[in-house]
Amino acid sequence: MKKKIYFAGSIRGGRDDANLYKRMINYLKVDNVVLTEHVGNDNLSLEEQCRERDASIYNRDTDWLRESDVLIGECTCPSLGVGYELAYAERLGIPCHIFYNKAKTQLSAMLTGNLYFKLHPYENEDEIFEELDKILKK
Ligand code: 6K6
Repeated sequence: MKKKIYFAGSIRGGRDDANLYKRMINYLKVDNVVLTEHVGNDNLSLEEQCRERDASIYNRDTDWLRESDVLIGECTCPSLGVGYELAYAERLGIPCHIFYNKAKTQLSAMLTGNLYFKLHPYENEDEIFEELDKILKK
């Protein structure tokens, strides 16, 4: 049975890791449904804030969160939106897996100190895909 995955990655927090998000999403998509594929889109335009447009993004994303089976977050690049999504998913009891490159970031204690979150620090990209296989029981 395909899982519905909410992939969370930085957008306005910075797009340095957008290509990594895309590789993770493409891997996850082989056997699952990724609800937030746009997070890995290289051409995502960093539009100016517009309250109405942002409200529709918020409503759509929180609808997707409510229907997801699992959240996979790549948190090397700090993002307020991803932090918010993690807290929202925790409140709903959705399993949350956080990936981060331990040489590149010091993850917030609000994530590392919360035993609800399953942490996946990595050094090399290959490790990410091995962990994803374990999470999704390939
Ligand atoms: C692109 C640039 C500015 O606005 C956009 C269109 N935005 C978004 N579309 C869909 N999801 C979004 C958008 N902006 C943020 N999100 C959600 O928040 C995604 O699910 C990401 O996981 C997370 C990123 O938050 P920020 O704070 O880094 O933007």
